[in-house]
Amino acid sequence: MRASKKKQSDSQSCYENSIECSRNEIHISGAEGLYIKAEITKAVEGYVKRAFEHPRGKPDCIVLTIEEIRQKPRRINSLPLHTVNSTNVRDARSFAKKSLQGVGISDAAIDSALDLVSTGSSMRGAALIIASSGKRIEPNRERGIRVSRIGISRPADTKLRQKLTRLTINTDTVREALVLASKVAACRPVIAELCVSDDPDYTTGYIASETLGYLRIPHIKKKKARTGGRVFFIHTESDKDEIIEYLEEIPVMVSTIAPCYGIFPSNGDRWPHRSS
Ligand code: PML
Ligand code: MG
Repeated sequence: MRASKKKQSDSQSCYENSIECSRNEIHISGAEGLYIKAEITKAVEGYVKRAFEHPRGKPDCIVLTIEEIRQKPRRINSLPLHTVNSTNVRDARSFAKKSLQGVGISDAAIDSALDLVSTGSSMRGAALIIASSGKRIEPNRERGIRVSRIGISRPADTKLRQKLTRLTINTDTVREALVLASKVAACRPVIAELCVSDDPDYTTGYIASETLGYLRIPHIKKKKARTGGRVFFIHTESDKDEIIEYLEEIPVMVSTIAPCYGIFPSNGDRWPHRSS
């Protein structure tokens, strides 16, 4: 589902007969999943409801695409989840920076990513940045990379909801972000991801990687800011087309749930790591 609204108020509504929203649009909301046929009607209802109730505003265009997937989804584990105790933007960003440096991302790449998620209108998809140089290489900057064909199996979803409920963070936003980040992290040439929500009321972001897991970072942006976005840091020698094909086309289903931990200090000794 993609929901958007036109920049001009005089533009025509496109609830009907339109397969593409206008290019002159503000992105409101996007979400997707992998479902068996019997689940589709309910899922569609949920997506439409979410599009209309989104804090970024009321959409005038909602595009729903239902596509049969013939390829068997690759099954992956979710990343282990942690939440940092950052209480302001400075601490949150300094934690993000430290952690990204810790997995080998250059300062140039980190700074360029932090700039990107803090300025201008939010990108529709994610940016691809070379980890060593900070060079941005996705083919279409306005569109970005859309991570697609991601889902979670019923048993894994039930388990994840239970674990997140115990931590009082069982929301669509957290579950879907974790599923997406798990697909991205399972792509070998991607070293890490930085995400800052573009929702004005949502100030928690995350960094994620195979080694760090999924690290939620509260207060990574100021409340009411409409900026945000995702950045994938990749190895210099990676094949860009292969990465994009995996992220956009290859169906991946989270089918095993890793531990979900509580809050840990952003400046403490306990460093969340898969092997710890
Ligand atoms: C989004 O707006 O969809 C991104 C949310 C990122 C953080 C989710 C979380 O709280 O773990
Ligand atoms: Mg959003």
